[in-house]
Amino acid sequence: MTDYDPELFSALVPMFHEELLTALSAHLSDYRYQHCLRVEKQAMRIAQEIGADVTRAGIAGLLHDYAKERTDEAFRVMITAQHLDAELLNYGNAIWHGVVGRYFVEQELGIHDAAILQAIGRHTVGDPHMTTLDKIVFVADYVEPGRHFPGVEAAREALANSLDQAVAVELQQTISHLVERHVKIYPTTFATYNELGTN
Ligand code: DGI
Ligand code: FE
Ligand code: FE
Repeated sequence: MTDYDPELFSALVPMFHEELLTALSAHLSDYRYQHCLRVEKQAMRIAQEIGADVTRAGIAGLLHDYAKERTDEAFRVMITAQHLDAELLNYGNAIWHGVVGRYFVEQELGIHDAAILQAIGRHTVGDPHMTTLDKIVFVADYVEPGRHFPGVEAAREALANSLDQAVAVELQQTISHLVERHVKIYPTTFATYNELGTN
């Protein structure tokens, strides 16, 4: 069983783990809260296996969807208040909950660690220059044991080979899925695919 480094945890998070769970569950439906708990565990397991920072992986995994159930209006207000790229206003919750959601985590939970906030910000659209922590959260969200979509096994098999291979499979499958649904694709998603999802 992989576990948090208690000293590092308390340096990064201004409350106990149990209080963090309470704060998270206050903003999420039970089904999404349970998903967050599974992503926390999955991210810690991946980090442990590759010798990465288990504590940051767990915190970022746990909180990655913290803002997912906020209103569109709350996101628009945050985009304006943080002077984020106005282009973001052309997208919706699917993009906002990570890219903009990181500011809710910082302001409401008092977590200021740049690496954790970045991993939360990149968990949906990735980034051409994702760090190992970014990749761990990106992949953990996709392969956690509650996921059952077609292609999840291919991603899990890729992860058994390497984290980078799992990132590539996830990007390939996500882009295909979005194109099939004829939805607008955020430019960073394409840029990430071009850098990390192609041969
Ligand atoms: O929040 P989760 O459901 O746990 O997972 P997620 O944050 O990875 O993805 C949320 C949704 O966003 C999922 O249906 C895939 C979709 N998505 C990923 N990239 C893009 C996107 N949707 C649009 N419209 N554009 C994108 O570039
Ligand atoms: Fe998400
Ligand atoms: Fe998620």
